[in-house]
Amino acid sequence: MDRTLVICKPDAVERGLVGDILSRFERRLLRIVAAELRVIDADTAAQHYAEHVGKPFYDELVTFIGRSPALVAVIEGPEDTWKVVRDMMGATNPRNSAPGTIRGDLGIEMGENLIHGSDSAESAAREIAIFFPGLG
Ligand code: IDP
Ligand code: MG
Repeated sequence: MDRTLVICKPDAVERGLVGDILSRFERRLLRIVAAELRVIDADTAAQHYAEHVGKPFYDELVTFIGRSPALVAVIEGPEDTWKVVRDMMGATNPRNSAPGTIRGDLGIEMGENLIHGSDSAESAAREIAIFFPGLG
C-alpha cells in the first residue's frame, strides 16, 4: 500500500468543500487513514513548504495556509497513490486545471487552490512525518 498527505486548505474548509473533496477519494477506493482539522502555524508551514522558502509567493502562501483551519489527512491506496491523488487535484493554477479535477471543478484563482498533495513517495513520507508523527 502507498500513503500520501492531503491538505484541504483553508479555502476548502471555509467554503464547505471538504466533504466533496474527500468523497472523491473515497469513491476512487482510496482510504482515509488519518484526518485532523487544525490551524497550520508558521513553523509547521515552513517545514512543510521548505522547498518554497525564499520564493516570491512564500509569505502569501504561509499566510494563506494558516489563516483558518485546514483538514490534514493521510490517504492510502495501491502503488503510487500519491500520483493518483495529484492527478485528481489538477494543475497548481486552477485556471489551468482540467474539468473533472478538484481544482478544475472548484477553483479559479491561483491563491485559492483548495488542496495540497505530496508530489513524490519521498515527499509523502516526509510530510506525513511532519503532521502525523505517531502514524505507524
Ligand atoms: P502544488 O501545490 O501543485 O504542488 P507548488 O508549486 O508545490 O504547487 O506550490 C505550492 C503552493 O504554493 C501552491 O499550491 C499554491 O498554493 C502556492 N503557489 C505556487 N505558486 C504560486 C504563485 O506563483 N503565486 C501564488 N501562490 C503560488
Ligand atoms: Mg507542491
